[in-house]
Amino acid sequence: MRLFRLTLALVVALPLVTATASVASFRERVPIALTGVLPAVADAVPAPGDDFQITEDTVIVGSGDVAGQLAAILRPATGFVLPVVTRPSRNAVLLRLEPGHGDEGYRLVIRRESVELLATERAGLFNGVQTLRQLLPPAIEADVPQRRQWIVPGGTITDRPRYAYRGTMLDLARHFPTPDEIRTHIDRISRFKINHLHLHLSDDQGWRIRIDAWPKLTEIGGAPGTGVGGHGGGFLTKQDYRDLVRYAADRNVTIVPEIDMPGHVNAAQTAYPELTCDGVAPRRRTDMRVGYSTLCVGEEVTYRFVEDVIRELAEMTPGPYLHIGGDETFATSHGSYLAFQRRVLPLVHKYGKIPYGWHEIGQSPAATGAVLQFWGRERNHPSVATAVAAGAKLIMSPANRTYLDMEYDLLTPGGLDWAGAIEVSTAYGWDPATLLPGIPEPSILGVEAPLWSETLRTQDDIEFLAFPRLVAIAELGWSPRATHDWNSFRARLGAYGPRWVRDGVRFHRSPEIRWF
Ligand code: NGO
Repeated sequence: MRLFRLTLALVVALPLVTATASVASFRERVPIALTGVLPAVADAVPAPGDDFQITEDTVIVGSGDVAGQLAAILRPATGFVLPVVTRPSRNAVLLRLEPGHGDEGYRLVIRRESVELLATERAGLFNGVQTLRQLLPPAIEADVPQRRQWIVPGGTITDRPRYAYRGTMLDLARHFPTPDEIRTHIDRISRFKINHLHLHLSDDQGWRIRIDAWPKLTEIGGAPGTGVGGHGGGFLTKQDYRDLVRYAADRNVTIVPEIDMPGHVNAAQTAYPELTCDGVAPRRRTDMRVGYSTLCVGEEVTYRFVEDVIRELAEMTPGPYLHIGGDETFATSHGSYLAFQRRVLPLVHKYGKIPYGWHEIGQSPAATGAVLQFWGRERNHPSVATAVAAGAKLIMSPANRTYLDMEYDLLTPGGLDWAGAIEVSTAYGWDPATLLPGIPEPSILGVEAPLWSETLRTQDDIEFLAFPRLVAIAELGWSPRATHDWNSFRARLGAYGPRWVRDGVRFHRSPEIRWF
């Protein structure tokens, strides 16, 4: 829909702009530095005076789809044709694959004659395009032609991620956004080189993904009125899910599906009472309490259910991870929890996926090949350190730093407060490598900022809580520690504001930031 509008705007406005482009004689220098990018680049060497200017004769040279994506980004605001060609040419932005830049890294060489974007993988080209976009003035985000010069500052950027996993999470169970809203969110997070989107697909209130072998999960568990407080409801069909996976992959985002178990299963049990120990359907619940439901660990039907769900999810998920929840199982005894994980963790491996779960799964000796998502606050977590020593990997989501559903301060609307208020400086002011003692850095896969949706109703609510804090987490995940600098970060963030304004993003105008 948005693409359609952009294309339409371009078609309508193009002739007008070609006529007025020559009138645009005001030489507006671009105040953007190579180091102005979010997240911070690993290395930048400016070449003052060697700037590249995008003009109506510029061409984009490249054979893959990222060249087309770049053209689609630049055409609306410039009003230029910017043809995508495969033969090298003068006055060009060239995208080229070559060895030596790592999985997601890239090099951007900007000279008066051309811009060269070099990467080893498509992902690197995609990341380089996100950087290039930010090196142009905010007006490049406009969806109708702007009368101005389009200058990219000269120099060389060499960039690669600190961590392979840079994620965020949407909780579809407590508030169900439409697939279109999820796509818009993917557009916005991928600008900051976030490369994983974790979808929390089930909880006590609702079940949000169609499972063919257990159709009542969505017929009953995903019915209207199954969001928190009886708001909203709904679910993803398998086609919806597959479409999201593809849409995300085009933007270098891997979808990570989560089914929460053995707790947080009330919605599943309202649909299938045989999943309770007494066989009696519990009442439907859309309140915000947690920890009261549990699968019946001693019954075989539980494992038929779990295996069907894991198999069907694995079949439609190309990414490596399958998240099995495992948090807050206050209604499951410790022994039952371990017995459950002993059977379920191997099931994830059986269907070719890496088991991923909230850090509680680390209590299980079967979690050695798993990924634990640390969501605690305390620094000392012996069971996490033990699991990591036995081979488990870690993704850092400390609740008092990364939980996007925490309020910014006492006065901002929406959000919870159990892990404290999280202003931008709090989200930014920590190091994933040193937060937990006794964890060697190679065991840390990366960072993730979860956005739980108990207090969310709309896309605006999502955006307000996610931005700008998510950018802080994106920078912790992408940028080398040596670039970590609050004053630099807050200046770059303030300068980014006009892009969100143009894009209609309702971000929190944090008083810690001087917004442009
Ligand atoms: C906790 C809880 C979720 C809540 C969330 C709210 C985890 C892993 N389990 O995080 O059920 O929605 O807090 O902040």
